[in-house]
Amino acid sequence: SAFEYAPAPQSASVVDVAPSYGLFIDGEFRESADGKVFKTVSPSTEEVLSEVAQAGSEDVQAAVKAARRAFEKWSALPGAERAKYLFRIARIVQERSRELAVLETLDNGKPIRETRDADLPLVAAHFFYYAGWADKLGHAGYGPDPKPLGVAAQVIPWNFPLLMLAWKIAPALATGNTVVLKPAETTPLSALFFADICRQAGLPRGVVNIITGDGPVGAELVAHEDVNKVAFTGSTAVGKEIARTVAGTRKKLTLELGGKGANIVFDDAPIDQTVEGVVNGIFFNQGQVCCAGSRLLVQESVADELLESLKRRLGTLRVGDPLDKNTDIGAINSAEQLARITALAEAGEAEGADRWSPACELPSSGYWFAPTLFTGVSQAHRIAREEIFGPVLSVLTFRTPDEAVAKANNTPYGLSAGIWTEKGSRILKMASKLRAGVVWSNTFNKFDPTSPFGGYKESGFGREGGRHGLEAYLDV
Ligand code: TXE
Repeated sequence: SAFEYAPAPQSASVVDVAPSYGLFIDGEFRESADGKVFKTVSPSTEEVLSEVAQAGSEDVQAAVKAARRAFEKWSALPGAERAKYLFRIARIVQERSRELAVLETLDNGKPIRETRDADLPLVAAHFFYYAGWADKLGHAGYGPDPKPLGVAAQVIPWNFPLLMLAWKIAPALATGNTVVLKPAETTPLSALFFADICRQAGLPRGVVNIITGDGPVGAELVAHEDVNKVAFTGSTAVGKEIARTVAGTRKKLTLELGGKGANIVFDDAPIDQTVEGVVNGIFFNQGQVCCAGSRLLVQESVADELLESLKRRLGTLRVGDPLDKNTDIGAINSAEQLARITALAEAGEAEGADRWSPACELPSSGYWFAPTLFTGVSQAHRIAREEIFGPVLSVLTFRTPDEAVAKANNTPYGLSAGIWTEKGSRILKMASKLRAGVVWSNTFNKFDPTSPFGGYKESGFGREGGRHGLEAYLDV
């Protein structure tokens, strides 16, 4: 089927990273107007991978202008024609998935097993899925002829660089919008390779523009007066700043921000399967996941048994070279992120929680953090309240389902939750009481382009994915 993962034929050098990359504006790669560049490094070795153009004001202007110019023709194309481009992009992503997986692992530090088996197949799946909507928008439930918004400014984070790009660009193009996207400054490369894919697919000039650079460039982009839609994924602090910028304009806004997800384990849950789910919930992508199950709420009667199994399992996790196919835990994305994780873990100890990590040797260069478990955690501790965004699990206990719900909801965030129990009625009751945009049961971190994803409370608003994801890019 079209969704099948189809690895490209093996080549000697899986990915050729050039010494420098330009901005992608109006269908061409170019230097920034003032010639500024920044370096992107491999988090697992600290080696410089490439020099990338640092966009400035003039470049933001040029990119938005190119997107505006392209909008007229792109939005006037029949949906079936736009679909052809999206299908083509999806197929090229599949054909080049091995190259892109290695590239993403180099620039982000996450294990190749994850980029190969999760990120890349999901990227292709998003383009296939939204390609399918492009000629059916009149049947999406938003009236017979919903209209695109115009130019979309999209700012994305570093934890799933190419996947967050796909979540943003696929629905925007399917609905007839044009795009200026800014990837995070620590992971610019896969977005630039994606720009190359747009060229390969023959996408008309200006429909997709990629500008690389730091936070201030993102701020300028979202503030640009000729932008009609802003989509942001990142920290809650920056999300609020963007909301203030957009307030008082007619721009539409969606925000996908932080989280403090609870994984709730009842005493009837099968232990082995649950341990796997808990491990996946917090150690997938080194815990740098907005919907991570970073709080484990375990029923008191099984807490000891579960923790014992969990510790045994953590002892088997392989930490190290992310390009090694056997690696479970790769590098933390940046020195800054490592410092944040370290500081919060230290706060956990200072506030009296018990810290535990399996014996594991960390590489001498690069940014590394051992899988970490905190027990004796109270709801008032910072590690129970703040997003750590690292491989750190805070364990709390509960006695009754109501107590579990109360503790799970006791956070300013509301992005994800997990329930582990064999009782179906309990799952349904709990799910309706949990204030979280996604509730998984007997699984965790399952993603699918057909399902809407997004948060309650300080986790943001608006939905990405599924039919709901179209609404964010349409005047309905
Ligand atoms: O995020 P930022 P950072 C959380 C996580 C992490 C913390 C900080 O807790 O520890 O945020 O990470 C761009 N106007 N999440 O500092 O700064 C920036 O260039 C416009 C959760 O990396 O929010 C990058 O492209 N744009 C999250 C993007 O915003 C601005 C994923 C994200 O960076 C900007 C990432 C500004 N003023 C971090 N300032 C999730 N929801 O998954 C920065 N940017």
